[in-house]
Amino acid sequence: MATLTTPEIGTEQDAFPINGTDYVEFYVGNAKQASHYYRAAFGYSLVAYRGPETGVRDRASYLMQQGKIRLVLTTSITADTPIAEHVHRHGDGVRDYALWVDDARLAYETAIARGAIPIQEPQVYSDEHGEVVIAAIGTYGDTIHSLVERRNYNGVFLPGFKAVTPHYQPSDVGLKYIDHCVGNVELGKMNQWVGYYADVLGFRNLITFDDTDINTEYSSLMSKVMANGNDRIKFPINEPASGKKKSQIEEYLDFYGGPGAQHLALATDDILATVTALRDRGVEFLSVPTSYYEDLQERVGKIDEKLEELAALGILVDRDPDGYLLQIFTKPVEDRPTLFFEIIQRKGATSFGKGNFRALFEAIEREQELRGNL
Ligand code: TYF
Ligand code: FE
Repeated sequence: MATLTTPEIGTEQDAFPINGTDYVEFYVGNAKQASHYYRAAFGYSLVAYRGPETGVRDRASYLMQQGKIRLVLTTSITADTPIAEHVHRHGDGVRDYALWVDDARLAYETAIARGAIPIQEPQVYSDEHGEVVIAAIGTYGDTIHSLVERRNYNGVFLPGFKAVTPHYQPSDVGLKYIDHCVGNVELGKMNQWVGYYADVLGFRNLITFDDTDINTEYSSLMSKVMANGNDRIKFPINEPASGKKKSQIEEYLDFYGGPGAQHLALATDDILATVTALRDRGVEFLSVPTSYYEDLQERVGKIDEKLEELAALGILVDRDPDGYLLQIFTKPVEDRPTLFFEIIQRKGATSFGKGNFRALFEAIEREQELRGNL
């Protein structure tokens, strides 16, 4: 039996040690084609595969990698599976934000004792490269967190996956790691999920945005950013707030069929090069009016980048007491107005771009209007 370790007052002991993000698994309608898209458009490498050819009968999974980012694209290859049901309800989306831990059994027992939603008891998977232990707990909607222990494993990814070297492999675009992953939850449920991350996983509230911070003509929302003990994992949680018309968060909830992951922010250390490459490969970004750049210099002060180059690409800038950040947002990457990506470069800043909320949300609302969902 594992024992619960309660941190002593005044010590730095982590209430729930997590090394970092392990992988993010998407359930998709056609993983073969999605793997092509994430290579061609986003510069991921296809590095491993698991499916019928490797002895798995019900699904096919593609491991995509760029920098430290690992995305797993999984599809059902038969009807009436939980994967097919997930895709039917939600469209393509994030099923599992997997957390890398040293001891999955202890992590699971600790989480369950603290009120976690049980999804999967610890299970051992092994092959000639060793063994991995994986358990899983639930979070908002149909999203889960696998707890992955890989200290006794030296294979390419997980048992069952076979390394592949595809003929088609475009170069990367400079994406390095996942900076944060945002979840959208229903009206009135934000604090419940904030409490879940605090109580179960020992996360703390880094920043709160209320509806006075984020309130454009229509799109009001509230957001609390939760972070784990070593700050490698940041999960902002959004809920809609009542505005004049339908909030972007409500639009997401309607089309995703409930709560889920809204955006993954991917870090680069050269946003000009990364966004140039992504645009050249057909990735579509939200755009702000040119007036955004007129008072930018005054708002953010001196920055290393040339304003004209940022303006030409539509990159946004914000400053906080620690430095500044550059960010830009893609349009949704499915036909449903659900998941999108943020590209972010931090130059000291530890915040989330509050100074850009108005311009960003007005850009989102223009898209919402085109879709007839405002
Ligand atoms: O993660 C964030 O907080 C920023 C801003 O619907 C943001 O990227 C917040 C809500 C939203 C889109 C972007
Ligand atoms: Fe973000």
